[in-house]
Amino acid sequence: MLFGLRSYVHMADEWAASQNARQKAVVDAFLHAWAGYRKFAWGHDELKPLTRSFSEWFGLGLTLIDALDTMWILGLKKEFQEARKWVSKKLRFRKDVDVNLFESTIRILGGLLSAFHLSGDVLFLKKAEDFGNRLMPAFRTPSKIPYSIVNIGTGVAHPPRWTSDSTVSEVTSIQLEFRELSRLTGDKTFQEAAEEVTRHVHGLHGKLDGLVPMFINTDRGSFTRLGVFTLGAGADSYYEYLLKQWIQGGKKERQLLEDYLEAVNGIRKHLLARSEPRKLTFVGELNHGRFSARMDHLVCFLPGTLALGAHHGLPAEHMKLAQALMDTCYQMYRQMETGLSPEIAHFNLHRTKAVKDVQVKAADRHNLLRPETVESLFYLHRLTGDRKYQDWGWEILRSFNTYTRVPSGGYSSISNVQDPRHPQPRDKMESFFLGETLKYLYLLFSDDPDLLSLDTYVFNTEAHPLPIWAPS
Ligand code: DMJ
Repeated sequence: MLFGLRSYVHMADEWAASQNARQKAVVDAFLHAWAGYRKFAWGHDELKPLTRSFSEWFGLGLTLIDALDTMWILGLKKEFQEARKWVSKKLRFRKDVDVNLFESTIRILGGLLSAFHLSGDVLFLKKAEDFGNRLMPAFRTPSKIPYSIVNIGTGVAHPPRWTSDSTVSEVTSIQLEFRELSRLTGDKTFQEAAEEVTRHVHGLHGKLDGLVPMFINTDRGSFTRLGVFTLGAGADSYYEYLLKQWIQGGKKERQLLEDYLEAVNGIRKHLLARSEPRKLTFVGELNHGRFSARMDHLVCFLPGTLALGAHHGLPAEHMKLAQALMDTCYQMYRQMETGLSPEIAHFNLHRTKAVKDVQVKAADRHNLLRPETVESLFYLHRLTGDRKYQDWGWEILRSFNTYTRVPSGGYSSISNVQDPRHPQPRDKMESFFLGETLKYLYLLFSDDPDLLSLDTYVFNTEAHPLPIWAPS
């Protein structure tokens, strides 16, 4: 999948000819989303498709950077070149702006590194190095656990106003990108800073059979707000990055593997339950010893991660659990009136007649166009060959088209997945819809195991493929 720019342009037509009907439908969705972004939000962070305007988070063209590698993979040569020109002429990081370390690492640093790998264009690597250097002040804390926020112009980093904590997932899900940046540039400081965090978290007290709390204090370096365990917001990608770093580094770093295996056992022991009436296996939460049957949509990354681990030689039960959880994540879509999952599901545990397994609270019935379920569908299809996963993804794409597509361009998150007549568009298209959701759908519909082979690439948590390091 590594082509020079010239051969890429030449090959793009052949590429389009080789796409199947479902892949073409993804390309159509991408182009519709991109048309809205290009027209109403060009160079800004996110499209607001209803008001035909934009919103800024960091003011760094977030959607454009997040979408670069998706355009490359979908064979959208003209769009890629136009975006590349913007990166070359307009993207400047010398700017007095606070960015979130985690969000900007996975989207901007990850997006640039991946664009570099796919295109071979050093412009993206130079930008990535500049950006990486500007993030480094975040690690200058008493504990070396990074602050959440860093100003990339002034170099001043700080925690959020209300706390000196960072979340565990944000400080432990930047390592794939920092390690890769060091490998490419030869500057070890990125890798060292990020790996210091991994080592530190490895030795901390407060875990439960490999499960981690959600917060960590940047002054003291200890976990805080102990006793709450979730695979959702605050902890999710900690688990994902244990496995993926181990894969990235050529499956040699034993500590990462041990922590991952222990955590999967911890999930099995403390967080799994089955719903009624369909007996769906789901991952709940533990709050000071009390189990709650609540599962964030974010947790739906887990079937894909478990399947990936099994593919790389981890126990076959991981694949079994992956398949069971995949069914559950699909049902989180299937049981909603729009065919789209809510942000948070509550599973029914009682044997009463005619009750759905998936229950939704009024505050949780929005859908932000998130990728986790289609991400896992991609892994499950790629690794089992079972076409039902493609069919499920196709249903989901159709629901996105029915309920979230905005005629003038773009897709919008919605407020109510249970009301097909009034899904209540929220006027926001998150950058991950182009960076992740559509990319994973496109890959899901491919039957070619060599299209971004899982033996060659590891995807960061924002779906940006990075190479697995060759043995040295
Ligand atoms: C993305 O930014 C990443 O996938 C992250 O790991 C979780 N949140 C969003 C998508 O839901």
